[in-house]
Amino acid sequence: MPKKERGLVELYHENPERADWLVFGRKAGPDRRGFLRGAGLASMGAVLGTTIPFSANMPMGLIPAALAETVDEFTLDSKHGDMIVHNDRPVNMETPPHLLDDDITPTDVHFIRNNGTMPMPMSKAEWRLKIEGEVEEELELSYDQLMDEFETVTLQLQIECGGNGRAGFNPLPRGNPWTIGAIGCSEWTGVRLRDVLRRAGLKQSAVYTGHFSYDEHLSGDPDRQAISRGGPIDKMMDPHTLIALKMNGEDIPLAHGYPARIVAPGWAGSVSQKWLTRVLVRDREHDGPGMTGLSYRVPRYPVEAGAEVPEADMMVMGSMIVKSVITDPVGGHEVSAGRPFEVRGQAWAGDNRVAAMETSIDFGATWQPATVEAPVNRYAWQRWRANVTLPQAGYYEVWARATDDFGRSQPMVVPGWNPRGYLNNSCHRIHVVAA
Ligand SMILES: Nc1nc2c(c(=O)[nH]1)N[C@H]1C(S)=C(S)[C@@H](COP(=O)(O)O)O[C@H]1N2
Ligand SMILES: [Mo]
Repeated sequence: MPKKERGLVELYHENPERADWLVFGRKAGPDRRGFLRGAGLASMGAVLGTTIPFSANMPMGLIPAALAETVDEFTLDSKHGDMIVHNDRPVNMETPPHLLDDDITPTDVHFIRNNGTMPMPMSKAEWRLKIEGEVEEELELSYDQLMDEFETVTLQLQIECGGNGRAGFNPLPRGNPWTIGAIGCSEWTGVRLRDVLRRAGLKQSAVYTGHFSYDEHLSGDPDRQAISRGGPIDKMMDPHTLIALKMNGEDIPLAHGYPARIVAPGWAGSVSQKWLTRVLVRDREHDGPGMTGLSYRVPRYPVEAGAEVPEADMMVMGSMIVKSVITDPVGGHEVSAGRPFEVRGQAWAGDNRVAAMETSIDFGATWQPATVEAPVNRYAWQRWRANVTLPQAGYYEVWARATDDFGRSQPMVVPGWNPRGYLNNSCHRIHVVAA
């Protein structure tokens, strides 16, 4: 076996104190802040090609963004060439931050998360949607019936994979190592799931949905489903939860669920079943693949990193949590010292709203308010902008922090570890060099 060199990123994961010592020559312990050996700082500067004016503020274990930003990339047809591919069987690709700059995410840069094999497309003419279970009358609807017999709505809706940010957890849970780009906010046209469920008539016993689709299990076994999730009836009756029939004004591409999918914005993307064929209304929490065990579940209480959590202590995830991304400039950008430049991005908060945005250029010692726009509609992400000035030449990081309307902010450190690595909403940061 070829011997793999241990990179700085890995060393930081394994032993942050030792990595800090090697890189910065920083003393471990409570008095470490500001104790930088000249030689360590100089060698760090040599790697980055400049000095670090706020180096005294750098938290222990922080991998400079300039070194953390290395990813393998290759391309796939019909998607933008800069998409980051984690897997091609099943297909999983995420969007790099600079491609998340649009208010409406173009189809060719929306992330893809597949659990199974993409199916051969069913034609719109043969496709049917069944509504079954705890309803007064079971329904079977064609694409045209959905379009013609129900009110169609067009909304900008964010879909974020529950595991977005997983790469930040240590130890790294199994699953795609998403960084920050398993998020998108496209324009979806469709009918409200609520209207269809009302037509069927919900029984008193209806508490949850279970979603079924025609993609294939990776094993090829036709009796197994790739994934079958659902949500509590309140969420599914929300007027923003759609049976989507179009994405950005066109037929939904195969990769995103042709011809119809659920879009349940603000919740783990897995609730938004693609290639939808059946909604089963349940009298209990749905128990399809992706609902049980550790999948899309988090511990009811904080656990130690790497802990084994008994299944009984895990609960199904609800809303995603407040988060933001810096979409411009891209990491490595060069600016003139003393001259303001714009930093901007998008922010979102699951079922909630982003109330405030701030940026920091000194590793979180101080924060400056940014502007944040109202969402176009509920569940659309929100554009934010800041004017930033770097005081002198050197290496900086711009950190961005969103706060929701309940006053909850993004943490600077990676939040609560959980067995499958969900809900990492730590601050996004980029490095900028001032000359
Ligand atoms: N049928 C089906 N629906 C699915 C999936 C899947 O594998 N099969 N993946 C889910 C997950 S985990 C996510 S995050 C979203 C991603 O939607 P996208 O690929 O359009 O971005 O689809 C969800 N719907
Ligand atoms: Mo997901």
